[in-house]
Amino acid sequence: MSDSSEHTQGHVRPAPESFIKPDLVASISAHGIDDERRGLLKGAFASALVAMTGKAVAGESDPNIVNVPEWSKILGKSVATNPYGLPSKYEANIIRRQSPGLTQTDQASVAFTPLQSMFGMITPSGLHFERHHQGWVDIDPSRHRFMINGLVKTPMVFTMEELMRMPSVSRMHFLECGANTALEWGNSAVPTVQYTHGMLSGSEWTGVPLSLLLERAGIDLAKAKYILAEGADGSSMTRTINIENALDDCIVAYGQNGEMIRPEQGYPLRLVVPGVQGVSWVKWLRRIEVGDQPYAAKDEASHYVDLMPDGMQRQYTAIQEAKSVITSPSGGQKLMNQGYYCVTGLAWSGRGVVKKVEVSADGGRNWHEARIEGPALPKMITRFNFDWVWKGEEALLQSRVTDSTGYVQPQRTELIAVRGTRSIYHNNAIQTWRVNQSGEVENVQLG
Ligand SMILES: Nc1nc2c(c(=O)[nH]1)N[C@H]1C(S)=C(S)[C@@H](COP(=O)(O)O)O[C@H]1N2
Ligand SMILES: [Mo]
Repeated sequence: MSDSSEHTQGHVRPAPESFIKPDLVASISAHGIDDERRGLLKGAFASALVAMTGKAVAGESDPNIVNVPEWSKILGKSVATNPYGLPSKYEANIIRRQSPGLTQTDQASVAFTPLQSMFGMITPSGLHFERHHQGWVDIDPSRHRFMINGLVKTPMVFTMEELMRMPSVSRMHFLECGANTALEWGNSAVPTVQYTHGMLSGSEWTGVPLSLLLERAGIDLAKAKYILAEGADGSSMTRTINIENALDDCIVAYGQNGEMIRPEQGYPLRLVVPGVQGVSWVKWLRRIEVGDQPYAAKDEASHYVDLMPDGMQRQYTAIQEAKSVITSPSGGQKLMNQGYYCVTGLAWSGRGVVKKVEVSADGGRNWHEARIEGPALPKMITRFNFDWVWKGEEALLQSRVTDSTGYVQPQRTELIAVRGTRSIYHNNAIQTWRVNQSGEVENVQLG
């Protein structure tokens, strides 16, 4: 019975001191660039700047023939010492973290992705955030079955083997919980980007297009308006999905980043619903029913609704609107020196492609276009980078995305003007990190 709604208590709680653990505090160092005139730099200047970092050869730890470290003089470890490769032991702090006190039980809870330490656009599977309503289950794939019933000619049941013999697709998509950034509705509740935005991950998903399976079962296209997706865990997770989404780009997926989906992510089968909030990505998928009206399941009729300022609830708000966040420098980090920094972050849109990302260092007064790094794929997180020189002043770092529909990510005050502050879900406001004169970076909210 531990089907708790997301963060019902969390979003109004102030940040306890215990959030700030030393292992969360990453330091960034840079070497000084004293040319005042450089100011905020465009991409073309980046190579000139990079030439200014590092030090001239002279130090005791410089690689040279007298200074040979112990690892250069030994026989290394055997192949397959780790039959399944693991990160370096020096990376032991880069882990998923639970927000202390956020939920009453660890089974109906969240572990957040350490976005502050991620590169590029793929989240390593072991760092994909976790959100379970009733704990995760370790399903024997040989005993798992997937059924399609409802408004179809032939109700069908598939084994994993049967599904994996069918034509497959591989697509990169972000998965964001609708409650991501929920804690920011009321106040700047948590100190790091891991907790403000870490219910976000990006993966390559492999599986059978749902449209193909529905066609195979003989979907009644004249009557079908919705599907219901159901999970095999104890949470009775069921969600209504529009037939347009179901027939468009949904995937009945068994693969994640080149291997079978991890148990925490729904092994052996999960629904991928690109652009739509995480709760609809039903894990441990066991059944899809085709229907002609919304099912009003518990996780959509009373939970996952948006309480509006007039006291009405918005239901079935599925799409994750365009959003972005600077992941470094970000809350809890410290700039060790003045000078050049590569400001980096992520942008995404449930409606399409990231078209433009802008960065401000003065709380939104002046905006500068960031570089989009790598391919900008539909409904996938996109990396952006921005060259910035910090001269020791107080700065208010923000990022703002524009997506392929022309939609521009709102400032927090603009979002609240429409939505009020009583929501839990769908907070896509611009995030502000304040860099203090000491170099410390903090989560703040502007007027
Ligand atoms: N069967 C089942 N599916 C589920 C859930 C669940 O508890 N049970 N949680 C949902 C929610 S609220 C989210 S945000 C995503 C989280 O997916 P992840 O744990 O792979 O990050 O799965 C969704 N699918
Ligand atoms: Mo979620």
